[in-house]
Amino acid sequence: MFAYGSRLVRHSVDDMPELSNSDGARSAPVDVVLPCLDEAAALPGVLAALPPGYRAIVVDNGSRDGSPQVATRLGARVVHEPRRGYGAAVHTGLSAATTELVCVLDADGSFDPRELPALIAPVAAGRADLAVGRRRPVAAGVWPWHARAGTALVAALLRRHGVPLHDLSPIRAGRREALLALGIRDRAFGYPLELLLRAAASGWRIQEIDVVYAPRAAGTRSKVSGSVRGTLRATRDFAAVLRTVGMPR
Ligand SMILES: Nc1nc2c(ncn2[C@@H]2O[C@H](COP(=O)(O)OP(=O)(O)OP(=O)(O)O)[C@@H](O)[C@H]2O)c(=O)[nH]1
Ligand SMILES: [Mg+2]
Repeated sequence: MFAYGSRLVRHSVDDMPELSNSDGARSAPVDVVLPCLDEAAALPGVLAALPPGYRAIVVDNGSRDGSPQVATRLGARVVHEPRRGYGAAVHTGLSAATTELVCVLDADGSFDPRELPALIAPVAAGRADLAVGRRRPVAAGVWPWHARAGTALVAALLRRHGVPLHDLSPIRAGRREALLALGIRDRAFGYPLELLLRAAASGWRIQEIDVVYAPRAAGTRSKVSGSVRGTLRATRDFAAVLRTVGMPR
């Protein structure tokens, strides 16, 4: 779980949206899509850390640990996506969102929602079409070597094709309608890569911002990067996206 007050990267006041009120809240709300599969133990911390004006949409993906009940009790909007898969959950969340600007982040407590305004800022100011996080692990073991190596490899490929990124948009902010209009088809773990490929092909200005990457919340279970099997599944999804969408020229 992200530690309160332990940010590695500090963002200057200039990075904050011009649209902020004196209390730091954006005047226009931002819907925050939280794909969620069995994250009941993480949700209280994640939801409590949302800045003012940032409204949670918890997309329950068939949890069996009471995640939707926890989210509802804490005042979050809950939508259900019975079809398993990270991409399916994110797509359903974006479709359910109503705000012009939106964020997407994991519901497992590995990201700090208080960093969302720094991602929204360049999009709100018109300096970027998409703002994405670059994970900076806070401790050894947070990001297993096999998952990290796979990400580094694909990111290096992206850079060779002119997309200047070091991570695969694990947390992001953008314009809702534009994101949906990209027509992303992957509904599993290829979704973030397909998003980047389509955004780059459409000439989007993508800004990458350092974000803290903390251990997932205690009491939740790793589903992807925590096992070699999970990484292999993600690799299979990446490969399928590369085959069907291809690298930008
Ligand atoms: N694995 C998985 N995650 C889902 C699914 N639907 C929603 N999610 C959520 O998507 C987010 C990312 O999944 P994680 O399992 O945290 O994936 P990861 O961060 O790459 O890897 P670990 O945290 O190490 O498991 C979490 O908030 C999950 O709860 C699904 O079908 N499978
Ligand atoms: Mg995670």
